[in-house]
Amino acid sequence: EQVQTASGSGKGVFVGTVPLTTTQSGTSYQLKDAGRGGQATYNLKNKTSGSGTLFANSTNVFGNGLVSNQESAAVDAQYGAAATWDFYKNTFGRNGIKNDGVGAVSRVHYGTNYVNAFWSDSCFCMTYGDGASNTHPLTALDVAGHEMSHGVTSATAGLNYSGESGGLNEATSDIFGTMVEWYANLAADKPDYLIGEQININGDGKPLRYMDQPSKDGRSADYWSSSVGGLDVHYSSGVANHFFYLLAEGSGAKTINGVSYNSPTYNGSTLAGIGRDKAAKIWYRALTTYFTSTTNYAAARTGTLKAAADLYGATSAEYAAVAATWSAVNVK
Ligand code: ASN
Ligand code: ZN
Ligand code: CA
Repeated sequence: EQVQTASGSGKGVFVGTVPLTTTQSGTSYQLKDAGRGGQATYNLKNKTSGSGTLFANSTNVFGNGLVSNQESAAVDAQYGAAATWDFYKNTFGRNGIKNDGVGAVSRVHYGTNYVNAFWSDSCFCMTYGDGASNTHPLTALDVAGHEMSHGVTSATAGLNYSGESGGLNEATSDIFGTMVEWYANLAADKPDYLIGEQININGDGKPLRYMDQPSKDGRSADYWSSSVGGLDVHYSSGVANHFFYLLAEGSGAKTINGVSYNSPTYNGSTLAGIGRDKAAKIWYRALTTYFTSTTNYAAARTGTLKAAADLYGATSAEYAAVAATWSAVNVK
């Protein structure tokens, strides 16, 4: 039977109603996107292994926004993979996670009451649990962008997932997960500098992490100190998340898309910010050109300064901003 690309749509739990590029095979429409390296989404049906079943139906309309419909979380996942693909392609010219044109697989409905999501290099796949009571899927867009960016880090700098390099690895995922959210700019998920604000992972309605002032989560570091490398990587990431927010938006108080931020500096300096697009370009060039498996915060300062010099010149305002911003998070 004939197999061809089709234009479908869906309603996710978090992304709202979105277009989806699907694959028509006879009378069946599959959540498989040939234009983006064959990225596809599979149903694990509460199992914790195997590749699952490719989502397919006869209507080419997937999900209804309710978690009770198994397709809804799949729409989030498939859309998140597409948005992440498009972000890297259109922002940096990166053709997939490994820059080889191959799309990532997504798997949803992993296990039972599983409150996490993870990227795996070995299956080149993205996996999402259904959260507490199996009714709070982890399929938000910034989570998708975060997890798939672990694949990009693994394929480039290879930052070791412990100590300061581990914090930089985690921050890279928060930075690009956030940039994916800004890239998609969904009405149902207004972009912000918060991580996991939609998934209510702690049951208190609060985000998982805050880039403007990471210590708001009660654990993350706002500033570098010699003890930062001893923290869990999801807390030592705070220094780089804070750096990125300050570089993009500047210090002090501001409201963006209805969210209030207030970003402090270690040395009392006032920063203006160079905008998130320039900040992201600098981070990406540093990640893919200068960072290695053992890069620590001091080396991240050096690497991002080299990246800024490459992109904007060593006498540029952007270069000066990178230096001043690292100093503002106590990285000298
Ligand atoms: N969600 C976690 C993370 O991306 C899962 C993990 O593999 N550590 O950091
Ligand atoms: Zn992570
Ligand atoms: Ca967010």
